Amino acid sequence: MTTNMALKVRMFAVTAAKISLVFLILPNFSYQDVGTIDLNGVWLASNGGGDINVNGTVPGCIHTDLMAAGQIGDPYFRFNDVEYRWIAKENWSYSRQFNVTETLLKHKEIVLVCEGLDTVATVTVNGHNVGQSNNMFRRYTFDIKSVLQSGVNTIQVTFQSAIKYAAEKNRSHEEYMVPPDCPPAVQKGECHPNFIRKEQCSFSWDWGPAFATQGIWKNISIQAYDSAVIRDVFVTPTKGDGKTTLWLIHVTVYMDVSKTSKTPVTGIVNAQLQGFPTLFVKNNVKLKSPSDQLTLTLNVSSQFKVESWWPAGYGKQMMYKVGVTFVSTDTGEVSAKLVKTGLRTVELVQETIKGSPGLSFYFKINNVPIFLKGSNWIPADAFKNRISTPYTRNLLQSAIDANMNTLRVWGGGIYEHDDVYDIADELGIMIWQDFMFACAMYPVDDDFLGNVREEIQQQVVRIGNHPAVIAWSGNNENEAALAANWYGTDNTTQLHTLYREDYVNLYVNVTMATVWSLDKSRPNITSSPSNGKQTEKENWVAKNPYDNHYGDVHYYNYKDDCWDWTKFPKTRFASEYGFQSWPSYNTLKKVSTADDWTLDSDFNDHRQHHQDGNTQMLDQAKFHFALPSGDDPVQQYVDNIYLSQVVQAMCIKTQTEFYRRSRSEIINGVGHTMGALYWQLNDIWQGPTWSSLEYGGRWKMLHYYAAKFFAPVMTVIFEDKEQLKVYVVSDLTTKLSGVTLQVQVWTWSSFKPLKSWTKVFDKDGNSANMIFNQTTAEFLKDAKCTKREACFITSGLLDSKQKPYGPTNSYFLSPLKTASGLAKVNITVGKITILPDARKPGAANTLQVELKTTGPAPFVWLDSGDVEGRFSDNGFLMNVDTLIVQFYPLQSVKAQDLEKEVKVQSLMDIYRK
Ligand code: BMA
Repeated sequence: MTTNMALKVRMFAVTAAKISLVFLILPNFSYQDVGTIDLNGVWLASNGGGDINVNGTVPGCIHTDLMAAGQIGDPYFRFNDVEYRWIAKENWSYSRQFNVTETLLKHKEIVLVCEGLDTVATVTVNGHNVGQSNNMFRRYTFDIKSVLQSGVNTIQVTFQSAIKYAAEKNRSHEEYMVPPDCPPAVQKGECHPNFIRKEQCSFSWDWGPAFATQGIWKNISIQAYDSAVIRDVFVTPTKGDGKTTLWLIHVTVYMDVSKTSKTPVTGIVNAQLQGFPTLFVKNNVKLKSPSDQLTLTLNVSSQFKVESWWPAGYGKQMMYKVGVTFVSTDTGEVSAKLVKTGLRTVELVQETIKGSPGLSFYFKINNVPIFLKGSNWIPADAFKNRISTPYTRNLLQSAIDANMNTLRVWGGGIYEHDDVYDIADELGIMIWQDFMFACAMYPVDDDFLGNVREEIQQQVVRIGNHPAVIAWSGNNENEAALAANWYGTDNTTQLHTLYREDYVNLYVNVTMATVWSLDKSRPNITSSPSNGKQTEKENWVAKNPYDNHYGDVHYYNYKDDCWDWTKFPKTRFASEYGFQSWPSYNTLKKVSTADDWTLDSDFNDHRQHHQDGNTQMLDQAKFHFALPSGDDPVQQYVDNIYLSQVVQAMCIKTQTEFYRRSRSEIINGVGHTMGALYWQLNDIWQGPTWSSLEYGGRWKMLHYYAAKFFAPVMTVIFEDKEQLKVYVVSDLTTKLSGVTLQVQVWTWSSFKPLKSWTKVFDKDGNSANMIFNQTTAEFLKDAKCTKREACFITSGLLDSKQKPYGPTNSYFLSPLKTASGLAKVNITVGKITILPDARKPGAANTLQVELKTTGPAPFVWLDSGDVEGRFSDNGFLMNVDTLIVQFYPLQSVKAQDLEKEVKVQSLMDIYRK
């Protein structure tokens, strides 16, 4: 054996051993067999003047650093969002020292990897400028080899105020204005977020504060290598021919290659589906450019027993791991990454529908048409480092517990943390992913476009690995803004042409083109709302992007009575609709003082960021309810909170039920609704907003209602002129057989129904059908209901063994302010016991609460006070004298502790005099 050969054999043996070792010790996500220095941890954060110096946590941000150092209080407390505005106007810098060894310095390449800098920053190492950033959504990799020294080194990241940078960028954009200039005054926000690639809502939104914070918000590290490292792995499975090949798993490996090497870097790249030792591809490769990419395909033939990934409610959320290694031939250096993937197909069906002009707009997953049920996700905190994994999990578990299967990650926030997508994969929550552009025009110069191109490329590769992500969407409402001239873009033909061109450039030529070049496995929509294919036909800005015959629709109407379903647009897909409510007193009191707890307090005004929002909530309430009465102003405030939640729950219930029952029919040319995502799931802080989950995760009444109006099988009662109708909606893929629909008439003064109507029926899955249709007047007459005001109706299903199946629904025949016989009742909490064996995901233990009422009561509300957790049902109509509900606390709780905190009330209790 020649020395050369011996060397090769030895290297091969080392390499093989390394590969198997890599996968043995591989932690869940990634492993780099190269020198790394983790720079996360404690830095020094200083302001521009140098008079404030505090510990700076990385990853983190300046606001939470100042708070931890005791320099400021809770930024969410009372008016602090405005008080602390100076923080975002300063230029902060973060610095620290770190040690470098001689061994590390010997590597040919040494880079600083900044996973996320927020936002405009200059980075120096040992006083040398090594790079700049101006996009919080990008990872930056800076070459620092030449400036490092053995022993102690210093790194400094100097940020520029995002607010000042945006203002400056706007000022220097002299050719034409890029609107809007500033948010409405009620938002108490900052101007020109569209000039900076930063979380748009960090300059304020109509549900959130302006905290344009600064900091190193993601991991930062140093990486040293000699030949090449795997920077990213992008995995997209597509369906095979179904006979010999089940799936083709396309693996793109993005490599950073040593620039110092004069000849191409050679090596072996290997991709493997974990758990299937014989399912791998191995190639000899030559890497030429400093950022080269390799494509490999894993052919999953029918001999491999793989399972598909399904959305919640349709099957298992099976996940696989693809391991990729690169081994350099010259140095034996190994770089490896492990990426999770799920096998599923997604299709956005836009085809003609009989009896309806336009096109359908619905998703098929693994060839099954699915009605998308859910809501819109916004950033969970203004300070991202405060969002823990358990917190994220609780929000997403709450979505699942409310029978949602989809969330839209809205375009004014951030490309979410990996946690969100990981947990969505695991729970089966489909994600409609917006790109981060919202409610604005954008400055489309070459720098901006280049910056965006890089951002899109990185985010598609990161987020696109998740089977949960089923669609890319270019922006929030910018097509609509242009079409309807929200920002004065239509004042002259010349201007209008210009803005349209900019729009197409940004979202079609850059965003969409970048996405298509990377990912052909999912649908790509230019805007939400849009008319889908029709938008494209109209050169990307449709005359009316809200057309009910195409695409998705956003719809807000605070003027009309929300119990009147005829006011709602019968869209193909409702991707936003909503009504506000106040969060619970319990949540609000954490950031306020006793002076604030009245409707007319400055605080109550201050936290409302939507023009006339508080009045709109009360006006909507007045359609059906008398406003709370009483002498104690704080109690009155608390009662108004409760009422606002009742109103919000009823509004969204009515609208969502309308969408769900419209899935199988075309009436007057519209229908086939296949999606209902209300606005909005979660909150960024404690204030009146459209959310169903409060900041902290507490469920508003709406969230309990969502669990019912999104149930897989449910009934809907409504009146269509003189007719009373009940639809049965089923999202099941199987047929319902031998099921009974029960429709009952009740009075407000008895626990016994006046009449029970039943019908046994069979029904196909994935459809909505009318099972009951009678003239209201006749049905009530039959029931001996003397007048509408005295009665209400319930509907529900019984299975073939006559057991209740799915939720019970109810329908009020009059506004409750005019209901006759509706009286104050006495509702009491009886025994509370611990259920030892009952466990719910996310709950520490389960308690059982017994309730008793002296008469029928609408909107029965249980409040667990300071005990965090949720009930199995809440906000319900109680028309039995005794009822049992479960309580699922976040932290384990004793029966006595819950007993002390729990309160119960119903609608009539808010009328105190
Ligand atoms: C929609 C959203 C958000 C906004 C919400 C409520 O248009 O896209 O911009 O917060 O309405 O107004």
